[in-house]
Amino acid sequence: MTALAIAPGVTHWPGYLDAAAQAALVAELREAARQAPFYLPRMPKTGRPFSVRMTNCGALGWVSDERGYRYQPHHPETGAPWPPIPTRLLRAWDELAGYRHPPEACLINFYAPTAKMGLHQDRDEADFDAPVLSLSLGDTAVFRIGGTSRGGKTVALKLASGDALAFGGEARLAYHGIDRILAGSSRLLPEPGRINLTLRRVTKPSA
Ligand code: MD3
Ligand code: FE
Repeated sequence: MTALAIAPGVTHWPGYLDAAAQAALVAELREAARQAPFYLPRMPKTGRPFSVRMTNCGALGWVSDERGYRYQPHHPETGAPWPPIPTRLLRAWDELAGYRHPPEACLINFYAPTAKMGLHQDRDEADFDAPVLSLSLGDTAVFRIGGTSRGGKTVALKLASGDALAFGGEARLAYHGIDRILAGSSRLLPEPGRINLTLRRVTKPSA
């Protein structure tokens, strides 16, 4: 397996999941989305909708609405607990994250071809010692990553279906976002677009 060192703390594994594993994972995510439907998150205060639709699996899920960003154990619309994290994602964490404790949250982002995500930091977790592990499915995305201050230099990286990307150490608080989706670049999904999964620790492990 080829691991590319993109920047300190950033590792890219192109094609980490083969075509069969990607298809199996899509089927598992379809089942998860049946239990926890994708919903349209909104920006804190303004209530402006995101262009990305989201759901989660795991003990905790990341949600955003007028009241703020937070992790919670229930779906914001159905009130049901999030479905479990598929085993093959737990295996990816064990293989790639280099962190002893299992992930508590898996955010599932769906990007229609026109969706994007502005530059931001992920800092709603209590444990920044743990890395964030991302897996991409479907159409390729142009991902952008900078340093830990807004307005610094950034670099772009294409994330294709099956790619894994880990952010740890000094990259854990790096600004990052999705510039655009290259619609039609993959035939994995039945519709154009991209799914991104992020596996995270939320709480500090107790010893
Ligand atoms: C770098 N998602 O959900 S994944 C997010 O493709 C998010 O959906 C993007 O940013 C997506 O918060 C990017 C790659 C990623 C995820 C978490 C990071 C990069 C990161 C946390 C710290 C630094
Ligand atoms: Fe992020």
